[in-house]
Amino acid sequence: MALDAATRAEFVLQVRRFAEERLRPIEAKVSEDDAIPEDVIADMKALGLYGLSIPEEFGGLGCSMEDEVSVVFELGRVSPAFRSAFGTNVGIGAQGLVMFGTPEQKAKYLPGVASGEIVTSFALTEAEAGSDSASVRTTALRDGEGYVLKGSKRYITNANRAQLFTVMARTDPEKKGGSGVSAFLVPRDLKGISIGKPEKKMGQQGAHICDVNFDDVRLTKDMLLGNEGEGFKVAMQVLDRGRLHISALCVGVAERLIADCVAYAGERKQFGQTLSSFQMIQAQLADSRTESYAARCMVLDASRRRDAGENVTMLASCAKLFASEMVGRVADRAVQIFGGAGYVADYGIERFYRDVRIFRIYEGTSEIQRTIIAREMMKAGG
Ligand code: COS
Repeated sequence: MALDAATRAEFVLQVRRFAEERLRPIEAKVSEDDAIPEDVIADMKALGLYGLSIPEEFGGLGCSMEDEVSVVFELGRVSPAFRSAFGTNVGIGAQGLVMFGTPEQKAKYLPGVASGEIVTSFALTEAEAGSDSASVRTTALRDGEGYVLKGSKRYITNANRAQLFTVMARTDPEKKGGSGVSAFLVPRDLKGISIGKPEKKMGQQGAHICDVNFDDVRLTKDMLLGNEGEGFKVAMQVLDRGRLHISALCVGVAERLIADCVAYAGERKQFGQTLSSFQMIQAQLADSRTESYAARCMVLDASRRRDAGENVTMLASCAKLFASEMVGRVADRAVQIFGGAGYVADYGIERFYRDVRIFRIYEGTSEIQRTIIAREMMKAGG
C-alpha cells in the first residue's frame, strides 16, 4: 500500500495549496468559533483526507506511512485543529480496524470511513487510566453470545462527531493489566451510549474532546476487534503508528512557525536594522531550523522502516519525544522573536504556542515515550 513517487508529490502539492488557500485564511475564525465550518469539512472529504491511509480497495487513497507523514507535514503548516477533524479516521480511530479487522468488519465500515461518512474515534483513556493505559476499568463482560459494556472514557478526540468507536475494555476482570483487555468496534447508535460536552481546552479550538459513557451497552460478538484479551496490544500497535503521525504534525507546525519568523524578522526594524540582521535572532532561527530538520529526518526514517516491515515501537517514541519537544522550543522562540506581537492574538503566534503544548501529552506523554525507549533498549541490549 503506497502511492508512486509522482502521485505522492502531486498530492502533497495539492494538500499544501489547500492548506494555504482554504485553511490558513480561516485559522483565527475557527479558533474563535471553536468549530470548523461544514463546507471545509466537506472539502477535506472531497480531497480524500479522511481516507488517506485506508486501503484503496475500500475507497481510500492507500497511503503508506511515508506518504501519510508527507501529507501531514503540509497540514501542520496550518492550525493543527484542522488535522484533528480527520486525524482519527486516518490514524488511531480506524487503524485498529485496518490492521486487525475481519474481512466482514472491514467491508462493513471502511468504505464509509474512507469517504468520511463515518467518523471514527479511539476510546482508551479513562479518568484513572491515562499514562497507565493497561489499567482500564471499563468492562465488557460476557453475556450469552455477546458482551455488556459499562464504564466511561475521557478526553476522547472527535467523540462528538463519531459514528464508530474503537473501545478498549476489560473482558477478564480477574486479570490485572493489559492481558485482560479486549478491543471492540462500537457503533455510536447503540442504546446506552452518551457523549459529554466538549471540554474547554488551552488550545486547538475547533478540535473537540469529550467523555464517552457506556451504560450497559449490549455488544454482539462480531464487534470484537482482534482476539479476546489482545485489545491492549491492538491499542499499542495503533499508537506506534499514531505517534509517527503526530511527530509529522509537530514538524509541519515548526516549519510554519519558522517561515513566519523568517518573514517577520526580515520586515521588523529595531535600532535601524531588520531583526534578521541581529546575530541573536539568527541563532534562534538557526537552532529552530536545525531541530525541525532533525525531526523531519527522524519521522521519515522511522516511517520508511515501518513501511519496510520493521518494528518501530522505539523509533516512533524517539520521533514523538523529539518532535513534540522540538516544536515546543520552536514555538517559544517564535513568541520571543515576535516580541510583544507574539503575545497578542492578531499575529496567531500565541495561538500556536498554546496549540503545540498538547503534543507533549497526547498519544503518550514525553515521560511515557522515554519509558518505552528505555524498555526497548533494554530488550534489544542497546
Ligand atoms: N506493540 C505490540 N505489543 C506491545 C506494545 C507495542 N508497541 N507495547 C506493549 N506491548 C505488549 C507487551 O509486549 C506486553 O505483552 P505480553 O503481556 O505478552 O508480554 C503487553 O503489551 C503489556 O505491555 P507492558 O508490560 O509494556 O505494559 P505496561 O502497562 O507496563 O506499559 C505503556 C505500557 C506504559 C508503554 C503503555 O501503557 C502506554 O503506551 N501508555 C501511554 C498510553 C497513551 O499513549 N495514551 C494516550 C491515549 S491515546 S490519545
